[in-house]
Amino acid sequence: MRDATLVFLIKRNEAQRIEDICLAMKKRGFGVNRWNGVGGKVTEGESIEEAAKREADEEIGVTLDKISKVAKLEFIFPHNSSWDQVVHVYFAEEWSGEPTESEEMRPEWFKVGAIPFSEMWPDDIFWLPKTLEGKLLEARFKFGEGDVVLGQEIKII
Ligand code: 8DG
Repeated sequence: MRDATLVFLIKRNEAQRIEDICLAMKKRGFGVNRWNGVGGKVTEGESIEEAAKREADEEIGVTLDKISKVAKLEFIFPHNSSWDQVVHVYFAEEWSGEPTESEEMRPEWFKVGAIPFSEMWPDDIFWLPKTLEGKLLEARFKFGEGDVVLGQEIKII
């Protein structure tokens, strides 16, 4: 299955809990008009981490330092299997540059208690809060037409 990346910039408070998350509004293409992390397809000849860092630079103009993997998500679209992909999700806590709008995405910081799940992919509410609590996940989501979640399996690893 095709590999794609997804990176969320995060900030922790003094107690080391994640307090802020950077989401970006997708302005075109797959997932348009939804808030999401930054990312995209892994292209030939690059590692998954290289792809994650490249997309962060292209989409919001930040250079990521260390990134930490928090989830591996499989998305299955039985009505259009060309959309099936494995999404490798990372948190980034160190970067240079300020998140800046590009032709593809418009970034904005949100408090973790105010994440706009109703304007995100409908599966995100099932797994993103767990990763923000520090859990590492492997999950599988099956989508129907109209991006309805038909089935899900979430494994904490
Ligand atoms: P490109 O940058 O590679 O040219 O293409 P794109 O238009 O950005 O589309 P893509 O490569 O298919 O990237 C889709 C992005 O959306 C990628 O970061 C992975 C992410 N993504 C899914 N499904 C879901 C989902 O259900 N929830 C969330 N939060 N992100 C998802 O593909």
